[in-house]
Amino acid sequence: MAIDYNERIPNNVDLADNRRLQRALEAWQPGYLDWWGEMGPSDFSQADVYLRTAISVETDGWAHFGHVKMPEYRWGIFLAAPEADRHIAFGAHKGEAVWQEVPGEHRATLRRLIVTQGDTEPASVEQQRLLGLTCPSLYDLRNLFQVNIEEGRHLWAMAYLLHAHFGRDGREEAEALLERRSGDVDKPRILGAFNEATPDWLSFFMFTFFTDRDGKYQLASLAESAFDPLARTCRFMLTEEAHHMFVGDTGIQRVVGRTCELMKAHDTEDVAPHGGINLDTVQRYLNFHFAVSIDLFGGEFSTNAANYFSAGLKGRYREEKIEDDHVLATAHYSVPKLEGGVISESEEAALTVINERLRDDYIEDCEKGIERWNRVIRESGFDHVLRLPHRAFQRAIGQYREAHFTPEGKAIGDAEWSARKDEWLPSEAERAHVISLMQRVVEPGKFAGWIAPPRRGINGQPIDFDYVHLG
Ligand code: BYC
Ligand code: FE
Ligand code: FE
Repeated sequence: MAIDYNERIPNNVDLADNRRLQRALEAWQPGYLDWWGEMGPSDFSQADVYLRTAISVETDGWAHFGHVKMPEYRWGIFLAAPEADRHIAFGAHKGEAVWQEVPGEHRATLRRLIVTQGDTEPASVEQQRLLGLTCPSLYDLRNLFQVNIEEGRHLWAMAYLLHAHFGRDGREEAEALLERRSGDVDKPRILGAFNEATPDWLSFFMFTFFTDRDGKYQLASLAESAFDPLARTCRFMLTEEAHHMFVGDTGIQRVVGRTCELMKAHDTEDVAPHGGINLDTVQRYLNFHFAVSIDLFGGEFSTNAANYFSAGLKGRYREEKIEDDHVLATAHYSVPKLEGGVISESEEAALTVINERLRDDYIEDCEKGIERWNRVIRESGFDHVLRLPHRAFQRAIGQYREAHFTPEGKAIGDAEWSARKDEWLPSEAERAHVISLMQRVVEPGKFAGWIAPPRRGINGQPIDFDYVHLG
């Protein structure tokens, strides 16, 4: 289905046929634009940015590329095409037809899941608000804005579901999504990672690699939902998500690549005096962002997650590819369990450890990215290896949160933690060094000294393309 761009809110949900809903969303739109003006990318409202805009939900040719001013971007509402005769794939309602409306008994829970998902989207835009001022290139500036714009669209996606399916409290929740602020003490965003600062581009790349990847796994679980409009919404969001993770993955690859060049040129591992980012620093940022991001999967043992699954609200990653009964009344799953300060594998009721299973899938995916970064190091002739820390390291949610663990997963006391934490997490001084490198570079084809150019440009354009006209 093609999307009608003459409408105020581009959509493929026949909004024009539902005047009440259309009016409600048109009433939400000015608040959204005010939020974007206040909390969206600072200083770039007049810049023409080479952005992709969704124009259909077909797998090929869903995006149009062209220069546009961000406040004029056409944020729209797109659901993946309905799957004919779709049935619930898991839980107590397995085999029944999926729901087009929210069942009364699941209303509060579904609303909460949608609000939690929706809350992360504007939060990340807020966290990244100032990064444009210190961009390492026009290419990177454009990628930052692409990510921001699409997170804005993801907020639209959740606001649509709230308006369309949750009546008055849905409208109130959609308003509240525009009122909370990342890091605000009085009205913070809901989940921990979305109240952390993203003060520099190394953090941004780590965030898009690790935290947007949580998005991939959470969206994939919600894409299995028995509530079909949510499933279809998340399916289309996943199409966009791939680029966000690409930005982080290749961003860190390029940082590591440049660091290795400097290591060779100056015959030292300490490239900080030469304007680079040491591999040890990359490791500490990685440790921080991994820990904060795996907290987003919730507790290891979670009755919430068991209930979401049994009710059919949230499935496992690629639920339909898993070979089991998809009900899990008697199934087991092995997870690390902390008992008496010792972590050991334990067979648990599969239903209660749904969150941990998803975290396993996520960690496996992260490992592949780290391996790509390590390949860059190896091919440069160095034997340094970047590693994911143990999942117990520096956690704020779940069974590990009360104690301290090394990146290898060894339990340690407070004294050792305080004495050694700067080995494992970026210190204030290290963060200050990284921030000091963040000098703005905006000549087409030029890149800051701490990062290598990408291999290719966006959408077949050359690397020195004028991705952003600063106007
Ligand atoms: N921070 O039973 P548990 C993305 C709370 S990212 C603060 O283990 P559950 C994106 C929890 O609410 C994807 N609180 O939790 C990325 C519960 O509270 P109550 C976002 C937390 O429900 C980059 C209590 O602790 N999407 O899209 O199984 C850029 C017990 O926890 C946290 C979603 O998250 C935390 N980290 O799991 C832009 C999907 N973790 O009931 C976008 C929707 C737990 O005691 N959300 N708590 O008051 C969910 O599925 C679930 O809410 C969670 C939590 C998986 C997050
Ligand atoms: Fe998103
Ligand atoms: Fe994203």
